[in-house]
Amino acid sequence: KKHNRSIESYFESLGTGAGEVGLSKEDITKDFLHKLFYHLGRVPALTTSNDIYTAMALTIRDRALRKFVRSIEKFTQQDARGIAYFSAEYLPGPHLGNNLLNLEIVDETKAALTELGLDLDELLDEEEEPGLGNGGLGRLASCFMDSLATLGIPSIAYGIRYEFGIFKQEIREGWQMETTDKWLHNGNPWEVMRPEISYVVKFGGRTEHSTNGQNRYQVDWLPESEIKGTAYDTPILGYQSNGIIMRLWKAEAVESFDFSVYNMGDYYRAVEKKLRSENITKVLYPNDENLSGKELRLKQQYFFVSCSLQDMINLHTTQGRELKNFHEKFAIQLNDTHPSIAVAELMRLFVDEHEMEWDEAWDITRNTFAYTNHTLLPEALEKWAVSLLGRILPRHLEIIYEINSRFLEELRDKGFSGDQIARMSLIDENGEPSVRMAHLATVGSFKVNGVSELHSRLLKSQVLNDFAGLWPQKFTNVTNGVTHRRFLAMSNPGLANLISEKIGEGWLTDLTSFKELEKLAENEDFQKRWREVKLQNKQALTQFIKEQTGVTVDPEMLFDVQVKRIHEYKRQHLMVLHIIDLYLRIKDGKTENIAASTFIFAGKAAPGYFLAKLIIRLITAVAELVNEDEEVNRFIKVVFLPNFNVKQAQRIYPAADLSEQISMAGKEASGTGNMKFALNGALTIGTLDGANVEIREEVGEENFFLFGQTTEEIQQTRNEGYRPYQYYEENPKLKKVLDFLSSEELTKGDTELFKPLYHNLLQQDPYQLLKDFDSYCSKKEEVFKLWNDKKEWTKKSILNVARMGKFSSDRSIRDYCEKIWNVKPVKLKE
Ligand code: B1H
Repeated sequence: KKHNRSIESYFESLGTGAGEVGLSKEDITKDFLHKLFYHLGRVPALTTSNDIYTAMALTIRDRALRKFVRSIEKFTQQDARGIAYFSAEYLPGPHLGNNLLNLEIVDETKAALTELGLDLDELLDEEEEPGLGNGGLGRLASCFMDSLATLGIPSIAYGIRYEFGIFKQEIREGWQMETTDKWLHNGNPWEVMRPEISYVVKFGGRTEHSTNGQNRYQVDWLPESEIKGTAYDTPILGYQSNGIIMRLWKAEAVESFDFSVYNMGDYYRAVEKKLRSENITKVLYPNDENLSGKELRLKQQYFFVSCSLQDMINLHTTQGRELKNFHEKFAIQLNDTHPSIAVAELMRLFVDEHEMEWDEAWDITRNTFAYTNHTLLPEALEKWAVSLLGRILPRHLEIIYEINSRFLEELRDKGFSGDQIARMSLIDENGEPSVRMAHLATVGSFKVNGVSELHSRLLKSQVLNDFAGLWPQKFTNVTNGVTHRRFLAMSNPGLANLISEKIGEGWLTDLTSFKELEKLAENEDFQKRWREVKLQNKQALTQFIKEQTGVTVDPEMLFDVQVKRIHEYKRQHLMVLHIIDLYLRIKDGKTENIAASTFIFAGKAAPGYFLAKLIIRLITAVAELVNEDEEVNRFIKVVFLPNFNVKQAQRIYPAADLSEQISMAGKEASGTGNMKFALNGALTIGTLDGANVEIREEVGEENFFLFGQTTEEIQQTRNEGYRPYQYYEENPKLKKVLDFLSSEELTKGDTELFKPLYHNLLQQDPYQLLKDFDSYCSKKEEVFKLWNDKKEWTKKSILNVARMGKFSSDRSIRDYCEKIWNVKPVKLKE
């Protein structure tokens, strides 16, 4: 379809400035009012705050889309390799503030609103964020989008448009309660629906093998059902320059679904079928690193992967390109194994639908995909039962068998042992036969990476050890990073302005320039202003805590914070054990050496994860006990903030003094909260796990509170036959703390309440809390001591920030470009 001349000339005129969506205060005011009246059709008297927010969002979206269109033109001219990021999860956070920052129109917008008697902060507060992810993995994908756009990498982010994202967490009587997340309730002004960009995805049925006229072996898939995926595009802006698109797929009934031709009985069946189709993208699985193995989840994964690959093939061929060059024009990054069925799907599209020979198709496929592993936890390694996969995706199971038989043949030729071959097979034959998705992703990719130095090393020595032996060159590391634009410039303007005043604004695109702050670390004036900013941020959080929980805290206290998903391996309960120890000491009158502290927790537990929910209950029980006790609450307070999400996180990081990164060594692949805290001037207490190792290396060991066993020591403890009970018996302090879990005082009479946790710790203690307890407590003594030395603390805080350069996601993306994708940035300069 060719659009008419006048549209084209309008587009051309955009380049010369005519008809532009302007960025001045006047332009914004004009468009905002236009949207309010003509898009939303509102009369002033009936205008709600959501209308106002929506009108502004639409005004800004126009400007974002313009960037995106410009970038596409630029990218097309360059003919560069594009990156498709495949992720089942994204956590973009609120768009409005970030887009204003990236368009550099915060002040203009604020002024425009003020003139109309409106307040920007109130508008920002109105936005409901897309909770399309569980935690770190989804947020990482969104940080990467920010950096891809800023660096000018031609790229597109593919995913699922869940109608209900991660559940909303409420706390009732101390327990987590889940309610559905209705993020689309008030509409979503940021997305553009693309009814014409849609693909059909097949499910179930059987395959038919035959030899066609040209003597070609041909497989036809006769599916049981078909579903249509429609694209919804959201522009994601980079700083000052490019924009890319996040393309999310929504499931619908196929076109052939037509109400008119049915009789009444069929009609209702047809209605049900339509509803069933739409189920696929209804809701995000909230399990985090614990898999459900549910049929619907497999369907979600396949659905979005198939739509995305069809879309890419379509893009490629409509530009007149041949499929044999597919891998030269695209690299696909698999965000963990969740989209790894893509390996089999691309083979199917090439071989069955585009009549390519197997060997050529396999060659292109293996040169297209790269796979990022995000976890070593056995319970998070995806496996699909062969029976389930064969029922939902019969053709893909055949393709996986074919890939496997060729792969195992190769191993036999190379002289691998039977044991090794069984370990490496794509099919796990122990118990119910299942497909190991990490193996499929590894065999089908040209690069495999972990997300921190330590994790990448462990990946090679543990989970994918045999593969690393076979293909050492395939394995690499890309340490995670975070976008310092969202997590510092936007969410901590006080600190950002102070820094810019001293070193200019170059850091927005080059975080390593923070090094220049080192020379100010001991400057007393600067230290004083640094502390003032932190105090203001703590006052703001204090206010928020009051609103959310009713608890009054004192911003002069040390804010000691652990926010992340609730998981045993992350050891929130280790922090609780220490708080109980403090409580008991205070009750004993031994208050010397305790720095007045507010302990802040937030995070969601998977709805079916009993112990994680009990840990939340433990935190709220301790909070209730501590906060109401006059004798105690002068020294410590405990807060659990409900419904942790990106928006809330942006309030918390700027106000933290101490960041808790206390997972058992070897379990946290990277962590990214650790980076966001340090970037905002918190000091870290942490183990040698994930990216903590590299953070400590960068900031200097004297500026990091290290405790606990190393990965190797953990392993050794386990090998020697770890008996947690022994620590309980031999350490009177620990015994007192653990026994307190079943005290009347804590449990208000329900002494059985925390028994499951108590028994878990005494009998198995799979994450070795008891072993690390003493080391953690004595490190806390050091923290308290340093807190009383304001100058030393501030100096370390400044040095932490000054040395965070490595942890910008801009650096991570540059690493991906160099080590994995082999592409160069195409910066859009206007
Ligand atoms: C991470 C997950 C994850 N690793 C399964 N793995 C999921 C696995 O819903 N699921 O099925 C969801 C998420 N998430 C996290 O990735 C790591 O634990 C962090 O350490 C890491 O920083 C983050 C980003 O790499």
